[in-house]
Amino acid sequence: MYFDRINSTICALATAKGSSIGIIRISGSKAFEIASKLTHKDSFKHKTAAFVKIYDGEKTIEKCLILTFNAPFSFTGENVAEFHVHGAAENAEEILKLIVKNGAIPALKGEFSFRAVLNSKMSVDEALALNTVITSENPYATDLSRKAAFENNTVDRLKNLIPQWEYFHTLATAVVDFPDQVSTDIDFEKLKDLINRSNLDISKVSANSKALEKFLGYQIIILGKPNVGKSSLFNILIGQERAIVADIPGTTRDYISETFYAKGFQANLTDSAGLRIADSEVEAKGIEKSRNLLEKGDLLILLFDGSKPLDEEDREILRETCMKSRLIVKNKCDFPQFENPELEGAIEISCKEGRGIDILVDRICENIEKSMPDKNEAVFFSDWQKRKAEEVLEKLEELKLYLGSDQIEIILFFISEIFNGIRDLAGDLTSHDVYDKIFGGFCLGK
Ligand SMILES: Nc1nc2c(ncn2[C@@H]2O[C@H](COP(=O)(O)OP(=O)(O)OP(=O)(O)O)[C@@H](O)[C@H]2O)c(=O)[nH]1
Ligand SMILES: [Mg+2]
Repeated sequence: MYFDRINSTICALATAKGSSIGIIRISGSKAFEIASKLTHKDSFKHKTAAFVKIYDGEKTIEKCLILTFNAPFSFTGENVAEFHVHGAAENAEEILKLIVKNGAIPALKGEFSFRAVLNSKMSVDEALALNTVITSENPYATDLSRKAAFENNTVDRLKNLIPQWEYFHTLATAVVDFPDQVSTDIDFEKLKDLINRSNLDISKVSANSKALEKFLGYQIIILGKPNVGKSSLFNILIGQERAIVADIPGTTRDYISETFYAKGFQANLTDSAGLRIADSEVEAKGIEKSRNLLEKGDLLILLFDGSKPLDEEDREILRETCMKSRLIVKNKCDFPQFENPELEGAIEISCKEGRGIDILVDRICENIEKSMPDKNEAVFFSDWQKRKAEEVLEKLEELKLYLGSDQIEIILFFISEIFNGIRDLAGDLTSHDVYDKIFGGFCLGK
């Protein structure tokens, strides 16, 4: 899809609807010609902004800035003209239509990045990381993707594997194609080492990518019996009166979630219906949902009323969650406290007086921090790469089963699949189809 269009000049609005300035990008051999037609200006200076008028025929439709870059010194490596127009709404859309009328075609998602890769302005993994820089809403993921996009150290580990797989691929192909003429046998010991090393390297990147995914979707669930103060704590932690608080046990019937922010971390925080034997069918459904949440939570905040003795329901909650990451918290410490040996060492808070909340927040952040991926290890930023990595790992295992056998054609098949898979993962894409899959997941205008 992208390859069929490489000779066309593409254009797109690069800023979101609602922005006060709309940036329209044009890239390709006709970029300056189109810009001249629109502005009635003969020439443009490289890397220099100019104040221009845009004409539709003789009618002035815009006064704006144009910024131009000569090939190959632009983002895409082609001639690029950028109009900075008023807004990213109707005005920008009309100018975009005018650009199309004058010879450009609307860009596909990620097509500017695709051309940048094709013209060796950046690698595929840099382009993927850059897309995450653009879309990430999490400070940590932004930092990680910046590093990958601007310091170019993401998949070096995988790139280093390519020459050895290429060697085995060439050798196995020769053995299959010219069985009588090839004297060298495949060194299965050496191949086994390569399989093991590839497995280790890909697994490391895969595990770090999963850790990042988990970190970005970190789930904290507040659980406890009715009336212990779950919704009060939830409201304090998110900094707004979102959940209803009342002195009636069973007030929260369904769970609610909001984003929790603290010390540069963020997580999804959920207030749940109190766990107990339900009085009604509606409450029973809420309680069932709370139990399901318990499984999904990366961190559970188990809340107890510190002024009351523990009962069987409290003990049941403690038992049920003993294998999970959890913080045991005693609320209502403004009341005289009951000595519950099972709650020894619990964090003591009072939602009413705001006591102990800072300590609890510190402990929550410590837990989120523990789940952080390794900043010095590569990550796969696209789902396509993550799936591909799993496929290659499976093929490595399958190839192992044939080592030492005389089934050379099957061995060649797996070597070839693994070789291409690792090249794709390392950004040395092996087919046009792969380009389409990768860049199709990008933003429009990038
Ligand atoms: N004294 C005191 N009362 C509190 C404290 N925290 C919450 N409460 C009160 O306890 C009652 C129950 O609070 P909620 O936050 O609604 O409790 P909950 O656990 O969400 O209750 P359900 O939704 O019924 O499961 C309300 O009257 C709160 O004002 C506290 O630290 N001290
Ligand atoms: Mg509640």
